[in-house]
Amino acid sequence: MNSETINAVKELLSRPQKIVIVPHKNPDGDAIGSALALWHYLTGIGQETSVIVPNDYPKFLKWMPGCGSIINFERENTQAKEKIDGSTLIFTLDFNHLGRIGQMEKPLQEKVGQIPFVMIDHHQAPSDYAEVMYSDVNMSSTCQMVYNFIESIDTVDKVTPEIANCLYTGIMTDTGSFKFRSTNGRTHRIVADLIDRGAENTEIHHRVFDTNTPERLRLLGCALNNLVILKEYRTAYITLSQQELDAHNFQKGDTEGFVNYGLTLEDVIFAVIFIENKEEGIIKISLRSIGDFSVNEFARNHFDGGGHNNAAGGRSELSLEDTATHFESLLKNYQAQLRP
Ligand SMILES: [Mn+2]
Repeated sequence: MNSETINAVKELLSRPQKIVIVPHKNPDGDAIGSALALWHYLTGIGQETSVIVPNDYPKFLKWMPGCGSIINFERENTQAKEKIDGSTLIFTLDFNHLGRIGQMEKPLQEKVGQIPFVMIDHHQAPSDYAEVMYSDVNMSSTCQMVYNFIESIDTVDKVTPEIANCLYTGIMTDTGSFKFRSTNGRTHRIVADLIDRGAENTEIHHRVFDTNTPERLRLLGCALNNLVILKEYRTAYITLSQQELDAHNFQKGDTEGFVNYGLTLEDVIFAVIFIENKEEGIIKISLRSIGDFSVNEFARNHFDGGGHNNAAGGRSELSLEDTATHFESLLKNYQAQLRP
């Protein structure tokens, strides 16, 4: 954080505020971890603070300290709207465009220009709704940034075991358990400090990763069975139809991480999963890569999405089959980067 940002935040927190913290829609470990860590910190320094999520988050995160106080905009709409209406300061975490918060976009947009927004985020191309922006694409996770935030405006001694557990979870999930390229020495030093301050690392891994239901494990089997490997483009993709999801009693979060299996194939550098969502009438797409091939650019150019260089999301309004066919036809435009 630069000194201008630090001073701006310190000034905002120098008086009592009514704070709302908002992570992105379909919040993941980094979104929930950073929101709750910041909530613990701000509550701890005496600020009236609420976390409002646009919609529900996966069950494997529902042990996180403080998650009982999260307000779900979809389910507790009146309460959430009241909190937003009465807020004097809004933190947006792990996203940088108000289009990423679904139905919450409208009420938040109405606050832009009325009250200050603070953005803490590591995605590309931030939009300009926040007067205080702590935006850095080189960061492994928003959780790493919240650690920096507490260190910069206060002291790391304010990192309680609750905060340490939240931040560890987000760094772990956003770095693929400390293996993505955004992981560096600083990430590991922070993680080491979080363990010293009470992050239960073994327990966290267990709670996040060892929570399969038999249905989810069989759905993974189905997904792997559908895997298409395009050796000539070092690409692999998976499709899952609504019918297949239904047959395995699909629960939110069940397909989390499936896309990464493609990348475990030797010589595959680009992996995608297409998941049919009949209710929304779209195909949800997750894209991953190893190395320089930018899935962010690919998703932005072709699938109305975006994200990071090595991890992005997108959508398609074609059928599942047509989406896959269209995807395959696009690859020839990227032969220079994808050919072995
Ligand atoms: Mn993140």
